[in-house]
Amino acid sequence: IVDAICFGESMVVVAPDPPQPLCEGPPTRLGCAGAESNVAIYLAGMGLHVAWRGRLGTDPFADLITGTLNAAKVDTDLVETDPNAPTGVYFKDPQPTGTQVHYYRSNSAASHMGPGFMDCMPSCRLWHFTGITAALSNSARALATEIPKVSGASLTSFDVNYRPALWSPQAAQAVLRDIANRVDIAFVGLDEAHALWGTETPQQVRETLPGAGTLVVKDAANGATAFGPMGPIWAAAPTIDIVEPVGAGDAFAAGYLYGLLTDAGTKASLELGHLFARSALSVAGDIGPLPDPHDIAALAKPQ
Ligand code: KDG
Repeated sequence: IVDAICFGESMVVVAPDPPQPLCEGPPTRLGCAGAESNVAIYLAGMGLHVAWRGRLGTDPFADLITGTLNAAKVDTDLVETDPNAPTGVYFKDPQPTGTQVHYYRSNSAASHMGPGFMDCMPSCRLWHFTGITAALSNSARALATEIPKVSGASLTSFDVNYRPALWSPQAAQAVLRDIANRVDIAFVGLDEAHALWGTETPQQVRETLPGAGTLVVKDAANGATAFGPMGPIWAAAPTIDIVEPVGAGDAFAAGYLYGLLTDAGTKASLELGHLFARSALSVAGDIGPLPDPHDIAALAKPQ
């Protein structure tokens, strides 16, 4: 049985290396990006059987993505290719005020995902997807919206991942709230919840999303709260120097889900989330190295 299927859009990222504003024409490096495939890479690195499902073009970018995922031991057998649409691309633009992103993904192969895309999947313990899928196109939004209904016996994990460059809060607020209210595990940052729903506190976010089986509200450098059957559980975040924040949310979700899939308990799962996020925050790329195995083992021991 497959442990997790992560699905959504993966893209090629073009990132200045060393980090410098794009307008200066710096040397760049290409990499594989995508919130859901990032989660898959971490979980596969932990030895779980993880598949990534998405749609790619038939271009060299698609080969770069599948090559990267296969090298990370992520199963790509479920990937669909489309000869008539390109693989998406995004550029990172490091600015003194923070990293900006520029997407070239409209009409990408992944934007043609639609209802039925997750039919006939192998049996699997957990499906993980994000709100980015709901922002890609009308058909992808219909797919994201149907997931809680079609997931069968698989647990559903959903990271709200509001991307302001793709849609406005007005367009996103009801769609993302509706999905998050019907999944088993939902992740959301306090800042994005504020942008979407005007909430100020983790408790107010829970009042907005009472239907999520477990709701994890992340309050950046302070910590994260899981609202679930056991009541609210809080875990403080470690203090660290942030090199670049992109990808930290994916790392957090991966750490938490690793804890869930290994029966670590809610508090330890939150701490695993922080541990993985720390790793992503301490590198310029979207994905950090796996945390120290001793630190993981101290938290992931079954209860
Ligand atoms: O979470 C990191 C992502 O932002 C990045 O990998 C690209 O999936 C991506 C997106 O849509 O922003």
